[in-house]
Amino acid sequence: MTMNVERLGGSFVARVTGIDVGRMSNSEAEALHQAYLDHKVLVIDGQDLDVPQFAKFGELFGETVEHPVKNFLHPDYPVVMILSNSTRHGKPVGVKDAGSFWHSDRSYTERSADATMLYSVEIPDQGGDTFFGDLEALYDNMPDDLKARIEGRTYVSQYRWTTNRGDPEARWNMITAEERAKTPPVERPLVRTHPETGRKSLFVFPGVSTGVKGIVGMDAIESADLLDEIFDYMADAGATFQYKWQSPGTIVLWDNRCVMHRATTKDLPAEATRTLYRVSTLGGVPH
Ligand SMILES: O=C(O)CCC(=O)C(=O)O
Ligand SMILES: [Fe+2]
Repeated sequence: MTMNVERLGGSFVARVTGIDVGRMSNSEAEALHQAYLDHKVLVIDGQDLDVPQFAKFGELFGETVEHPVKNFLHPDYPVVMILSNSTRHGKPVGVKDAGSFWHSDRSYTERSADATMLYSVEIPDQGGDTFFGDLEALYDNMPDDLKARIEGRTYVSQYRWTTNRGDPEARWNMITAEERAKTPPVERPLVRTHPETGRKSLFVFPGVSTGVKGIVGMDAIESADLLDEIFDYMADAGATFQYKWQSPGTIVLWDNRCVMHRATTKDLPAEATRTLYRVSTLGGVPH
C-alpha cells in the first residue's frame, strides 16, 4: 500500500489514501504527521477502528486529553468523547452540538488544543457537514491596516462567557459550578505563530464557546468595534472548506493552531442520526 495525499481545498485540506491507521509503520506515521502540518486538515476514509484503537491513533498527534465538560466522555476511554444527536431510552447518547459557531478547540484554556480528530460511526444521508476555515490564509489576506491594528495585541477569553447571561449556551447555564471554576479567563494573542511551522494565524473566534471578553488595553467600545471588524472580515473572507461526511469509518483530523471549524448538527432532523468519536490533544500556551 502506498500512501497518497491529494489537496481538496484551495489553501488547505487533503485526502489521504493508501493507509491503514490501525497498522502504520513509523515512516507512514511520520509522513502522515508531515501531511497534517502541510495541509492542516486531513480526511482519511475506509478505516476500521474500535474505541481504544482510535484513542491510540490520537497519541500520534500529542498527549490525548479529556474534554473539560465531562458528561459524554466514553466510560472506558474518557479521552474519547461521543458526539451524537441520537437518544437511547430517551437519553442523549452524546454531545448534540459541539459548536455551531466558528471556534478552535480549547482556545479558552491555558493550554489550547493541538489536533482534534473525529471518527464517523453513523452518518446521515444529508447534513451534519463540518466547515473549516484556514486561519493562516485569513491572516495573510487581511487588509494591511487591520493587520497593523491587531499586531502584538492580546484579548481575554473565557469558556462560554457572554454579555447575555440568559443565553442557554452561556457558562452559567451550560456547565457545572466545578467546570466553571476550572475555566478561568485566559489571555490570547490575536495573531498566533505556529510552534512547528513558524507560520502566522489569526487566532480569535466569534463562537460563544470561546467567550471573547475584550481586547487588552482598549476601552469596551473600542474593543467591541475592532472585534466586530475582525469578525466581519472573517465572515466575508472565504478561505473555508465544507466537508460532507459520506460514510462510517472516516477520520477527519485538523490542526487547531491554524484552523477554525464549526458544526451544523443543530440543523439535523431527529431521524437523521449522526454519531462520531472525538479525540483531542493538548497543546501549549498560544504565542
Ligand atoms: O460535529 C462537528 O462537525 C464538529 C464538532 C466540533 O466542533 C468538535 O468536535 O470540536
Ligand atoms: Fe470543535
